[in-house]
Parts: sequence; C-alpha cells; structure tokens
Amino acid sequence: MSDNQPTFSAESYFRTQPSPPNLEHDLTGVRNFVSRQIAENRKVVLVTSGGTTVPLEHNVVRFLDNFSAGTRGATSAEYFLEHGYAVIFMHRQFSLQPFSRHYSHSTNPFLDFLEIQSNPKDGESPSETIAIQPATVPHLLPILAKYRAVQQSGALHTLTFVTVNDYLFLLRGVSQELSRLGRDVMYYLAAAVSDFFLPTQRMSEHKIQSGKGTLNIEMDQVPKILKPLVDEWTPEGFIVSFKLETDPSILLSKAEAALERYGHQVVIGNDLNRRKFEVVLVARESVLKSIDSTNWTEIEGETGPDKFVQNWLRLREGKTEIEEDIVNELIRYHEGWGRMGKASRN
Ligand code: 9Z3
Repeated sequence: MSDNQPTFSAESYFRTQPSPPNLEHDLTGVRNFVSRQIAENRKVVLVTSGGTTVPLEHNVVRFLDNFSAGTRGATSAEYFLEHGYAVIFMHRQFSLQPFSRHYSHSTNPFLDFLEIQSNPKDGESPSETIAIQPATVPHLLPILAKYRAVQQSGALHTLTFVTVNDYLFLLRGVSQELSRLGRDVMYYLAAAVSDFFLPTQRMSEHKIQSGKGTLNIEMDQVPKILKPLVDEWTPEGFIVSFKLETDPSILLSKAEAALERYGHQVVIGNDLNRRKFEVVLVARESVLKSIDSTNWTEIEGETGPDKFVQNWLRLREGKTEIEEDIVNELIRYHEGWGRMGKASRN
C-alpha cells in the first residue's frame, strides 16, 4: 500500500462502505431465530463458510475470489446440529450447504440417482414416474431423515453473502444479535475471507477496459474484524477462527500469533493440502481449566502465566470426516467456557 492511502479501521470501514441492501431484513430473521432458540433453551453456533469475493467494478464483471468449497463449514454444521446446537449457517451463495452437500452437482449429481419408471396403462396413473435407484436408498435415507428432522425443529437458519463487504456487515450485525446469548454462543469462522478489498469510492463504474495494456489495481487491507468482534460485539461469545496456510512450517506460529493478537478462545490451523485429515487447535491454557485437557500439550518455547497449548487432530481410521472430531472437541471446550462464566459470577 502506498503511504497516502489510509488504512481502514473497522470503524472507518463501516462508516465509509455501503451496507448491503438486504441487511436489515437478514438481521430481523436472525433476531427472531435467536428468540426462538432462547425459548427452546438451545445453544447457538454461527458457522461461516465459503470464500468472499472482491468486485473490481460496480457493474461487476470481474472479481477476486478466495479459495473455499464450503466443505468444512457445511460438514461441521451437520455435526453441531447432531449435538443439539442451533446453527446459523452464513455461507457464500452457491457454496456447499449442510445435507445437500452430499449430493452436490459436481461430486454426486442427483439426476444420476433417479430412474424413469413406466406405469401400466390404467387410465389414471401418469404413464411415467420418477423413482430413486434402490441402491441409493441406504446412503440417502439417513441424510434425508436428519434433514427433515432439522427442518421440523427449526434449528437451522441460513444466510448468504457474496462479497467481503456483505460478509463484514453481516458478521457485525449477526454477532450483535447473538450477544444476547452470553456464553451460550459459539462462533465457528471457517469462511475464507479476503485480506484485501477495493473501497467503493475507487471502484470503476463500468467494466474495466483492456485497451490500456497492463492492469494495476491497488487494494486496501480489510480491517482486522476479529478485534472488535472479541472486544465489543460479542464479549462473552466463544470464538473459534481458522488459519489457513500453504507452508506447514509456519502454521503453528501463525495460529499462535492470531490468538495473541485478537485474544479470542481457539484458532484452528490448517494446511491447504492436509486440511481434510489434519488440523491443529491452539488455545490459551487458562481457557482449558475446567475440561479434561489430556490431549493438549504445551507449545515449545512458551513461557508466561497464560501459555498457549496445542491439540493436533488427525482423521481416525475408518472415519471420513475430521469435522466430527473438531466439533466434539470444541463442544467440550464450549461447555467449559460456560462453567467458567458461571463460576466467575458466583
Ligand atoms: C479455513 O481455513 C477453512 O478450513 C478452509 C476450508 C477454507 C481451508 P473448504 O471450504 O476449506 O472445506 O474447501 N478457513 C479460514 C480461512 C481464512 O481466511 N483465514 C484467515 C487467515 O488464514 C483468518 S480469518 O488469515
């Protein structure tokens, strides 16, 4: 960034960038959802999932994107629901979603599981109907049953974002609504969020023309939103962020640095190429006080009264989704967080 460009603080970002048109409508939906979950005595988790875009033009033709299929978020949301949590699933439009992810258009196109059946000509039934292939039933039935149960219970609420701007405004608004839950809310920030953006004031109105040769775009840094999230918007929430790296040798130190910088509860480090079978959870030792923390080990070289500790989770033999273990571990940890809150009030 050049010297004459101001760095956006969270405050100046929200003051100068436009809020998404459907924000108030989305937040009303969240408010009502939260009220219902309080009445039902459920804990709530906000799962963010998928990548954000940074449009280069107001009439957007081109944009910068962040890598994420949404698998981590969609899979984890299912496990949270299974454990009785209500889930706000805030995801990139068209990225994977809980339950339907099992039949995504690319991995398991649902048309491949259907077959056309001819009916006997009886004058009443249509001549052809559609049936599911019998071999598909054992796989689909439990997914469908869980999906229907979740729909009936009203424990899943979905929100969508596309741009990093949508994401930031939504995260602020949703977290302010969720702060009503005190320690009964968890944040599971798995979305891949751009570090850079183009302020609306500098964005070209129309499609950038190619006649001028090379394209130089100067982007500003996205404000570090975890700081106000932790300090102001949801001070009692249990906050889990993800750190994505492609160089495994810096993963742990970057995860520690994030925890140090923002002061939240857990950072989950994952390497791009190993993320489906290995992650590391990093936390402050003091936050583990009220749970069984035998899986956790000190990080070498750590000193001081509040050391950071690590817990490597690896996909177990016979399992297919590491999210099952991540969610189990976090829920235990969230319970401890609730107990600590109660203890400090007594
Ligand atoms: C993650 O690290 C997620 O685990 C993945 C999941 C995006 C790798 P998929 O959706 O992948 O299953 O394909 N999310 C956070 C990425 C991120 O943007 N983190 C920021 C950073 O690393 C901090 S919030 O600096």
